[in-house]
Amino acid sequence: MRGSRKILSAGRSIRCAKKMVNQEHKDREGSVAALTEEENLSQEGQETNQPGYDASAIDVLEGLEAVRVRPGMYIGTTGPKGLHHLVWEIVDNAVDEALAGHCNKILITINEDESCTVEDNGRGIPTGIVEKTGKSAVETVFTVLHAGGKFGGGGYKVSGGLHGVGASVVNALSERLEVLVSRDGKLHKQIYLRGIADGGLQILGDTESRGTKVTFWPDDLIFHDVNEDNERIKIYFEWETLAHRLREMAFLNKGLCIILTDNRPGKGAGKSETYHYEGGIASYVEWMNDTRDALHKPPIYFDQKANDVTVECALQWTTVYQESIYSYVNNINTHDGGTHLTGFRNALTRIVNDYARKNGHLKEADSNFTGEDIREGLTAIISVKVPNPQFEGQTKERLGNREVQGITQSLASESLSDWLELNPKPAKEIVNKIIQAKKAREEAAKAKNLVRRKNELSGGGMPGKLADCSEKDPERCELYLVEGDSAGGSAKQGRDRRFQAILPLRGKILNVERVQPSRIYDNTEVQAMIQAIGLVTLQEDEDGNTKSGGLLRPNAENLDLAKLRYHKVIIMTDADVDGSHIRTLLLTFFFRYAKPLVEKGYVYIAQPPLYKVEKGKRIEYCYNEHKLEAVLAEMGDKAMIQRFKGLGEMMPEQLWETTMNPETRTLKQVSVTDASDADHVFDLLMGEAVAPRRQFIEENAHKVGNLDV
Ligand code: 2B7
Repeated sequence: MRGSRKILSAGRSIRCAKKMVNQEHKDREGSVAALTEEENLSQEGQETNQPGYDASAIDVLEGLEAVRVRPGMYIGTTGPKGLHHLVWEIVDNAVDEALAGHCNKILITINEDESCTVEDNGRGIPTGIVEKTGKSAVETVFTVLHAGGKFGGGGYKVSGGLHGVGASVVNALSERLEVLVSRDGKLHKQIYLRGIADGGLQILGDTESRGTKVTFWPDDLIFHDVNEDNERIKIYFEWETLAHRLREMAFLNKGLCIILTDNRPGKGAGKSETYHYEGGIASYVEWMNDTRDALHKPPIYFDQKANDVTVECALQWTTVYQESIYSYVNNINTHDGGTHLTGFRNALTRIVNDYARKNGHLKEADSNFTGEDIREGLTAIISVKVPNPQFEGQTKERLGNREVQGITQSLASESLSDWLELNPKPAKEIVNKIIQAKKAREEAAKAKNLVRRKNELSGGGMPGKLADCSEKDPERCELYLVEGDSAGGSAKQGRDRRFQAILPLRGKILNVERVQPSRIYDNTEVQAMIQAIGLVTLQEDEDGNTKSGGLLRPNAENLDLAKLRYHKVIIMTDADVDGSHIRTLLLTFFFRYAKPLVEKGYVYIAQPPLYKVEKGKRIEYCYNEHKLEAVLAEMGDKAMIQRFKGLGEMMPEQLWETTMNPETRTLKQVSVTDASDADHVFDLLMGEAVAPRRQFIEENAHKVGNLDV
């Protein structure tokens, strides 16, 4: 089940945590000659700050050899991510040619031998000699680091990736690269081996077409992964990774036709998909909402420009409760938002409130809608094109340019208020939905206050079923969410009460996907979790001060992490269908209402054994069928096997030894790797729409062996 694996790829075991950390470390830095951060910094310092640096050192640094020595500095990793990065660098150049208005088709093909071909129908890279390098423009692009900036002039104002320096990096990291350029009636070709030209730019003959075609063979000396035993393994292009990004690229660049083909025998066997959306991001919003009921069709869409900044937005309200807003700058996803997103949100809040007041939906005595009321059920894409984007924040995924906020806000305000005026019927539907959201928020606040008062009366404020630990430092505390009272009992007896707390959950918990947000506070089990874990949000009051104690809302980013009482929340359910159902419901709750908890890596899944195999004094616990077979093969048929049906069947010491003891247990950490895919799959699996869910399950049933959730 690909989708789910992506969302909650839970495969990280604590036992081999150390190994994994090492592996990731390598992956990040690139392995050929990884420098420490300090060394990197001092190199950089030398280049920019120190007087009297040695020019020849700079030459070496700037040459492609530097890329091969420190690939991590240029493409981030030499693992799977880095390998795919090569494709993005080449594709970005083709997309830039499309953005400049000279190309409308890009073909990406994974070839039989794990090489990759990218082809566009643009003008073709110029073939004439560049004075400064004495080489053809083609050769300059592929062999001179930072050549990109010197090219294209005005045509390449906005760009993602490494701003056109990517081609030479890809070339340096490829064992072989071939470029074909069709231009001025001639077909040209040049070959490079590990970045070095193998002969000049040849003319092969005449042609009537135009465009650029690049095939590269990633260098196995550079790209590899490490398995659990620290052995090098080859990495391969992944269809899903390529398809996801290329589809997104096509949505973000309306009219651009992108075709992905996988010609690897077995793996792809000629599979091909075309991504081409005349509706651009409006099609993207429709695509994301295909499992939801839209309040209006088509999505609201506008595309405007002011001062060199292009602002494109598509938005559509649905009957669901969570908001799904994704923002982009120059085709790059800004996960942490930034000035463009702030501008859009401000416009939305202001314009909808104005409209509601003007049309009598909000009376004088009524308070305004909050931004959250308005965004409930909203799916939106904000895509801006900015000449010199400044990315900020830890992951450089937040747009910093101040001027963009005002531009986005005023363009969005104008377009939104026009749309509301021109479309009174859907506008009314939307406002009605927002009024419901406001009511629900006000009710939930009352419900929460009631609960708080009740708890204050009963003292302590913790749910009665919680067996808490004595340690108070959240970093050291673990909370086990256990299915059923009997397993809860075993866990309470088996635990180390100093740092392990137990919360038994009775029966099925609420499917939060199907209820109004305020209702989650009515459900005893959810309520108990909220209190025990310490799930509250940070909220801004009207004076702009932040205070804690806010309600949980779907997809809210503002969880108050300082109030968390445990940094490990461990789901411990039986290894059967009921258990996995409860686990899915819990994950849905965390994913929707406390996503930062998942993002922080605080949610885990316990791995109880399925079998106990005993022979004489020797006892082995088996966590899967595979291990059972291996153990049986070793111990022979005299061994008399016990299959655990549920956690409740285990003795407290057994539960401790196999599942809870940090020295011996295995925990799977739940992570969100792709929020938008995750959103989609959660909708499918947990939402109302039956037909797409059935289709998804049918399509993915055969992959269930891999199911990590
Ligand atoms: C910044 C550098 C990399 N370049 C051009 C012109 C067209 C062009 C390119 C390209 C990837 C694989 C197929 C400009 C820009 C170099 O200068 S790169 N097309 N396509 C590409 O790399 N596709 C160009 C001005 C006039 N004529 C051509």
